[in-house]
Amino acid sequence: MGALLDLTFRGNPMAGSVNDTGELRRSDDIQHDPAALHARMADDGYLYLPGLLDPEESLAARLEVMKRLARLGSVDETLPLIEGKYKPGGGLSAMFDFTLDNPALMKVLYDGPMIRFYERFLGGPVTHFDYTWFRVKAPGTTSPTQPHYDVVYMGRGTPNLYTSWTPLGDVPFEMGGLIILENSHRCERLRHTYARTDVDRYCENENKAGRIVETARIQKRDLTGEEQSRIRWNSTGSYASDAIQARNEIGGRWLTADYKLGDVLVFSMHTLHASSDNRTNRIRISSDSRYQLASEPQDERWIGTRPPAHGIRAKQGMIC
Ligand SMILES: O=C(O)CCC(=O)C(=O)O
Repeated sequence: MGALLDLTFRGNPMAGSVNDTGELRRSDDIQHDPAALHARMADDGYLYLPGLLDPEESLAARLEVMKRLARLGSVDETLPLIEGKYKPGGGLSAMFDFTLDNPALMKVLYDGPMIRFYERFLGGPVTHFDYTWFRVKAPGTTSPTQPHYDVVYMGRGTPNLYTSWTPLGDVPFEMGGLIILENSHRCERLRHTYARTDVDRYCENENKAGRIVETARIQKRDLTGEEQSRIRWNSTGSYASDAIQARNEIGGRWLTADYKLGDVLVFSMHTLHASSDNRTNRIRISSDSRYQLASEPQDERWIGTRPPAHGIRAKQGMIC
């Protein structure tokens, strides 16, 4: 309990008392019972599945990422790489790079126990986004993940879409793993406002935005930083920049776990989540991947060998 009370977000304490933070409810005991899983998802907005994945396969994926980080000079090579002790001064690279040509990671995320779980849960053949998000969190208090719903980044396909957050190593409380805001999936105000936004929409009729985007499209290039700053985007994606402020507004506790390699945390598109600070001397690595029934429509931003992601091909104008 002590460690839970010590969580911080950008250096500020997240818990003044035991009522502010808590532990995720485990669902490994009901993982073979689809009806119970759906009832739990409706109740909690998430399913915490300790030990779902194969430990050897997860370890192989961790080692592959640590080797890549070592090549970038970010891991202390005087210790076994698998420990992931941070070496300051190295590069951390773009997160997508860690997923490319990485069969060990693909096996963990898109084969075996993960896929079998989703087939049971969703009740049919499943598919996943081709794009895989990868997070490398160095020690420090500058870049915890800001609170957000995933739907604002990937809401153009089926609403029956789920995220797996997969720690690729043990992530104790003080390493800043994923945190979920209790009951945030039931917050009607958020569902009717923030949840209806889409980070890649812009106001066509403002600041010559339509012309800027059209020019970039014709020239088949992405928007420059200067162009981006001249456009009013419909949303920046995060609900708030500060997890403590978000909780004060919405209520509920921030929930998390003493995550172990092989665990998976599944959550809905309308579950507010963030991360706390990494206050260890090791690098936190994790991925987040998305799953749905193969028969349902997919958000085109995340499909294909070179997915549009948030680039020019994903932008949609609207009259504001
Ligand atoms: O790992 C993190 O810090 C953030 C992950 C995330 O935002 C997600 O799983 O959607």
